[in-house]
Amino acid sequence: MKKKSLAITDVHAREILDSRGNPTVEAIVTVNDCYEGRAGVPSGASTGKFEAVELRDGELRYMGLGVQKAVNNVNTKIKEALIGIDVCDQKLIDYILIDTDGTENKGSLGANATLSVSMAAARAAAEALNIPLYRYLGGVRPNRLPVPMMNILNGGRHATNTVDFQEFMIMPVKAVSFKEGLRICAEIYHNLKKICHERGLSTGVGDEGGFAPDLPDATAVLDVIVEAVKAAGYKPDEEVKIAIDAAASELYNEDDKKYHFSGETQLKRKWAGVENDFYDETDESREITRTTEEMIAYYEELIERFPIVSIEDGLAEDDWDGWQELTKRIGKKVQLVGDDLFVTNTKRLDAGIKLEVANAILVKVNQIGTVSEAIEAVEMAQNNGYKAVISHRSGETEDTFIADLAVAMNAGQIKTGAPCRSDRVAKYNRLLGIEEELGKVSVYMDPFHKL
Ligand code: 2PG
Ligand code: MG
Repeated sequence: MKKKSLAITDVHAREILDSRGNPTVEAIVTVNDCYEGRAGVPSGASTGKFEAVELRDGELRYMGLGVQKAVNNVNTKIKEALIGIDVCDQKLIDYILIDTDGTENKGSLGANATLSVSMAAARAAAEALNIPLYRYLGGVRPNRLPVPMMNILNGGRHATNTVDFQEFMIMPVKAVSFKEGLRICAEIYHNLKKICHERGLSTGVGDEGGFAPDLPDATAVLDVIVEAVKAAGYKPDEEVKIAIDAAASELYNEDDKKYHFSGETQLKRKWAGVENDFYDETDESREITRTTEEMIAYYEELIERFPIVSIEDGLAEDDWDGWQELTKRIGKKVQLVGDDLFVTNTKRLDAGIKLEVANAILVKVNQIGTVSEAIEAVEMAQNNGYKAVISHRSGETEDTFIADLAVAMNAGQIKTGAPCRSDRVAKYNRLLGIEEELGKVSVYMDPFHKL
């Protein structure tokens, strides 16, 4: 039988807005002049320094954040290179994108330009073949719904509160299905809101939809989360586990090689009535910092006290020795996820595997800039006994690509924010649809049953 021709006949991009009101790239790939695939690119706030380049215009409009150059690259160079290519040849499409860019870090076309087209092409292919995106990306394998790693309390770069660690997440590991897991999370989220409100704490939300109250430190946050889990009628540890993204690269200071807890310091000083900007050697005014060793000891203490099952970016992206020690000390007890450390890059992941650093990778498609490279990172992780957590960015669009990707890769875990803000909820709602579609063959299970 002659192979049906599914040639790319048009590629078009435009500048749209993301969930923070910043510009991002949307691309549309057309096949045989009739099938269309569309995709919107996310954007991070706590970006790792080894991520692929997000091309920004640096001009007056949108305070420098415009993406007209990236859009233009799609509408000229990328379009030219892809017209006539079979849309089902994702690896070839991505190879052409990498080759047309010609740099190590997508610095010429911009990873926002390449990713928009890479994702839109996959969507167009699925559309032309009339199959769901997860089936197109995963073939006959997909059947596993991811456990949400749901961020219900925001700090760090995602909010203006005093919480220094970036994300505090709940994981409904014992639910019978994704649908039930999502319900459990939403109920805990509402109970957390109630508790914050009753205590006079802010119930305003951060970039990923989690609440962003001023709390003194991680212990205080974890206490309130455990309380919310119980108030919702669930058993912490047994039914609901906790995950943290410390985003420690953001706390790290190259000069003194220490982690600086500015929020914790600020609140301690406020409570002690110490004047702003007045520092001496008294305990009340001293800045709170932690060395690598103190950070590791801090995590040991936290996992002892709380049902924490996963810690992401516990140490900075360059602190390989620290990461090795961290992995030695607690890597058998908890999942240690490399985000800024690995940046969805197989070269960095390979180095990490060889050094026995971390035991999981966070996968963010825009950190690397093509779908194929993100899939390769997941495969490398899975082939080496590392887990892969599919993730959103703090700046998102209504695009639900990562929901399908998580199922396609049977990744088992997804990080996509709170049950609040449509950019986050869209991914959860897509997963509800996928679970229903998979029906009897769908599987939902505790990713840590062996830990
Ligand atoms: C992270 C992400 C997503 P950002 O650090 O894991 O939660 O944040 O997109 O700001 O890098
Ligand atoms: Mg992170």
